[in-house]
Amino acid sequence: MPISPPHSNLFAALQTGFPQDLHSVAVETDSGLCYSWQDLLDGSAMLANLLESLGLPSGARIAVQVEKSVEALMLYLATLRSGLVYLPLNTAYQSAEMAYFLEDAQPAVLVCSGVNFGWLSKLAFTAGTAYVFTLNEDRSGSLLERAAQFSREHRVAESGPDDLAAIIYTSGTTGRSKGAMLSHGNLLSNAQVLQKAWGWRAPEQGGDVLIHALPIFHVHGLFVAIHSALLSGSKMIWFSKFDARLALQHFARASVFMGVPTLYVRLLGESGLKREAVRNMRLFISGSAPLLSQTFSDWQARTGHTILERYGMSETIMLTSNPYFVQDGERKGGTVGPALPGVQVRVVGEGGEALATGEVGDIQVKGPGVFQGYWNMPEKTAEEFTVDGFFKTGDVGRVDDQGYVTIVGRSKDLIISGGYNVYPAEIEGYLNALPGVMESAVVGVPDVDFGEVGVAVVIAKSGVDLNPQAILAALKSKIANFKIPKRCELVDELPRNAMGKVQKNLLRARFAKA
Ligand code: MCA
Ligand code: AMP
Repeated sequence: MPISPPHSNLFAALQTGFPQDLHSVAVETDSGLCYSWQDLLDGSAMLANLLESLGLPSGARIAVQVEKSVEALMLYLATLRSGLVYLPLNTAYQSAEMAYFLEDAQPAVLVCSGVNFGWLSKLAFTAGTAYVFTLNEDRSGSLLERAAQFSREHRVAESGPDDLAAIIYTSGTTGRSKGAMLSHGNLLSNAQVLQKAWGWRAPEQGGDVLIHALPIFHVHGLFVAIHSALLSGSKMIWFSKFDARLALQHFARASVFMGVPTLYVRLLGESGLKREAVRNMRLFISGSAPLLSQTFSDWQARTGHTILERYGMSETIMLTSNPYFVQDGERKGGTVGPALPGVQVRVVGEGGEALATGEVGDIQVKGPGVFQGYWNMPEKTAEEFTVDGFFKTGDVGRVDDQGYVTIVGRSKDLIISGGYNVYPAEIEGYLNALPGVMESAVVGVPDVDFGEVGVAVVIAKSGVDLNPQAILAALKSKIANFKIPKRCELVDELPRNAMGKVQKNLLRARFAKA
């Protein structure tokens, strides 16, 4: 869908959805604070003026590793309205990971939590970052102190549809994270498609209320959830961290919920989850990881609602979605629905040949949400596209005769744990570097809560007596907590095929139930 000025800037376009009454509540937090739409405009304007006062070159990156807060949302909006590039980073990342992102992305500004200022500012200044600000959950820190001196008047930058709005790092099968570059046009076209597809109600139609319980440093919580709410002028009830009991208490006042499957599993564990508790809800959306058909049917039985499952990637934003409106078809459990308007999905065989309906192969996609490439990795980018411009998702699936996509696996060696992606190659790199470790393989095994969790399978160097718990503890200081395998198993050898490749399917089968 072509997007023409003056709304090529994503912020300007989102703002067109704000309600007429700018003093109504835009965000209500779990700590009882209420922010109006005017507050979002004022706060983001002041922060944008601060960013612009730094005299940064166009395309400068604003790296952000802070706890979830409405001020962090304002900072995201400020970056958009200044035409700068937002680079959100998971709060779980540790020093080795942060050093890599800062070196690779070369951000001009880093905003971090006060408690991390010491070590992070050192890393940032070494990487060439010029400014480091702090922003804490309680709204203290140098960022807001500085922004308070700036005006609430701000002119939104003129951005073209192809101008970069954000870089989202995704781990890679080689162990090196890649920054997916997303433009204003990528993000806006997807937001507009989802607004229609999921029937977001404008304020004058009664409006929607979204329970926002996801982190805001990944695509699901930052783009899918926030853009939908802002573009439709919908209020958000905002949880700094997901808590099933608390979320359940708020369903009576809300209409839309988005979650990764783990959130649905945890909600099903609440005895209070009954039809009465969700009587005002109109839509439950799931994505980021496979939703078990058991969860899908348990949810139907307990609440009378059919979860709408959709599929996307950091590199593409949302690609497919089960229908919201009855006239568009049924929501089929186990599928991620048909391609969204403007998106082409095809399934190909090993030689790249298109496969017939129902046949299983590699999923390739094309569409307005597909990214501009990996930051500083033109060759890697080229490898991931076919000659006719389709992006290779690394997911394996099939399409039925009604166009519904089912994901049956992945050709990429990836574990999705509680909605977070963990690349075994990265973890194996850290394991192999530990003293006494000769070799390792990390595999995903089923888990009731997280869907899938990692198991580290390790071979010790000759004569070394390794302790599995000590191995996991050694990883803890190095990498994000969610990447740490939940178990470590010592073995004498790894099963290999004739080509010498580790047969991870055999390891998965062996350690699935231990
Ligand atoms: C926390 N831990 C985890 C995870 N989260 N381990 C594996 N996988 C995880 N996802 C660790 C903790 O650090 C802790 O370790 C231990 O597991 C138990 O943590 P717990 O208290 O149960 O976790 P929590 O803090 O309640 O978090 C669970 C969570 C969270 C709420 C499910 O992981 C979460 O918010 N996930 C959503 C991720 C998401 O937004 N993904 C979207 C990506 P220890 O005991 O050692 O301290 S965007 C995307 O995928 C695409 C584009 C898409 O389609 O949306
Ligand atoms: P990310 O790198 O965080 O953008 O994760 C993208 C990956 O998440 C996709 O390539 C899929 O493997 C997976 N994914 C997202 N949504 C779903 C879903 N509904 N079902 C299964 N896998 C999904």
